[in-house]
Amino acid sequence: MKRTRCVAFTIGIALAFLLFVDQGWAGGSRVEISLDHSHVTPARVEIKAGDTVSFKNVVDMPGGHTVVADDGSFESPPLNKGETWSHAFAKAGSYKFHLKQHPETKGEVVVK
Ligand SMILES: [Cu+2]
Repeated sequence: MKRTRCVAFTIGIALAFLLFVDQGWAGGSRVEISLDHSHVTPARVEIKAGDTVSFKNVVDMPGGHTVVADDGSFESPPLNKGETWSHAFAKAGSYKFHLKQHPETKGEVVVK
């Protein structure tokens, strides 16, 4: 009986830890933006300073899709289908971005 409780307690601690890690060490939250050739979804997100945006390419693309800030402040590596790249936004502002392979495919991250 005692051993069962101990195992349950350990699993509880492990789950709490995983949840904590998933939220990010700084306590910020995370939003995901999906990328295809012609759309980023959602095209505009609002987050708080310190939050993280995960960009996920969801389609086949030779050479992958690369997320580039219009002002050059960030650039992802090329992302193949199913790959994700995360970026934390420390400062308030409006960050417009596009896909390097499709400059007409645009999105915006607004950091409050
Ligand atoms: Cu494409």
